[in-house]
Amino acid sequence: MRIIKPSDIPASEITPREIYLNRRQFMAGVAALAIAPAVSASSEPSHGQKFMDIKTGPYSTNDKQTPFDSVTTYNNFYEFGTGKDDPAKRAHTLKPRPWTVSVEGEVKRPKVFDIDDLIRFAPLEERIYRLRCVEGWSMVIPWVGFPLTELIKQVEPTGNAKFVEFVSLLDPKQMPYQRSSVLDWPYIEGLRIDEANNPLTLLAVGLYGEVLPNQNGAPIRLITPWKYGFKSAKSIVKIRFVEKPPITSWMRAAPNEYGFFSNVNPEVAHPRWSQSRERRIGEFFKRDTLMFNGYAEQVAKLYRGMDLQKYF
Ligand SMILES: Nc1nc2c(c(=O)[nH]1)N[C@H]1C(S)=C(S)[C@@H](COP(=O)(O)O)O[C@H]1N2
Ligand SMILES: [Mo]
Repeated sequence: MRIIKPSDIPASEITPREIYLNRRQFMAGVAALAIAPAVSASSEPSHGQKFMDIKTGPYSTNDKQTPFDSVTTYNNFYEFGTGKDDPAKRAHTLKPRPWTVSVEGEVKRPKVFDIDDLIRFAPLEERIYRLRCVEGWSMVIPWVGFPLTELIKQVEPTGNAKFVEFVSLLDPKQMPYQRSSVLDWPYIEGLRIDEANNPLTLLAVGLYGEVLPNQNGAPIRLITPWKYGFKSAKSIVKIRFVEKPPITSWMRAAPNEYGFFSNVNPEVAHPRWSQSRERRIGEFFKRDTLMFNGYAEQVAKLYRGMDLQKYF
């Protein structure tokens, strides 16, 4: 059981009334959180509520963490535009409460979870993972979440559940750039069932100890650190167990450029650029990209015997 720790400054003193009221509603539903005092009127990235009692999870990297300000202002979230600063500027229209996630398809116990039940679903862990975007930049982010496999266990997949599809929110009122056709909406991603069950795979609800900022995929998103960033779908409303590989949004957009697996692999170039090096955000010199983004020890076994040039 996590405990509410009163913050030093009442939220009512520092936030507009509307936000304060939303927070009160939020507090009513989530005993796990304390109000963070740091929403400022300036243009600095705002902070969210802090989680209490996060345990230290496994698999964290010792690489230097990318500053909070970069993690929350340099984003890909095409539902809000294609510019890196669009999500931070525009994602305030996303309403992460109330929110449900429907877990369905080839499972014995389908269930619609309220987000606040999901947050309490399993002990929350902090895991510091590398994230490598297909565009050639990377970050190191301390996520807060729990292993997807915990949720999978509870819904009991049938023998036909070979793949898992992740569906992001579809609502052009909240996500205005869904009125453009830059991608096929809603945003869809997929994993093979063994990838979904791998202990590295996380459902994240926060970062830097705080509730996920909207631009990072509030209120819940996938994290698959050995794959290119786009596999880690944001603002998920549906997790569907299926027999056939899902057709993901990026495969639909450009099947020759974005394969189903999209494992980080310095030896397989994107058709328009090399993937052998990357720029860590905040650093000047590029560094070598590692096989499976440095997570080979955990995931190489999933692909033994597969031709990774073909199954890219
Ligand atoms: N729904 C949705 N999820 C998404 C994206 C998106 O455009 N829409 N972009 C992806 C890409 S390309 C990357 S690199 C990561 C970026 O996550 P971050 O902004 O939290 O670093 O989110 C991924 N998840
Ligand atoms: Mo990306």
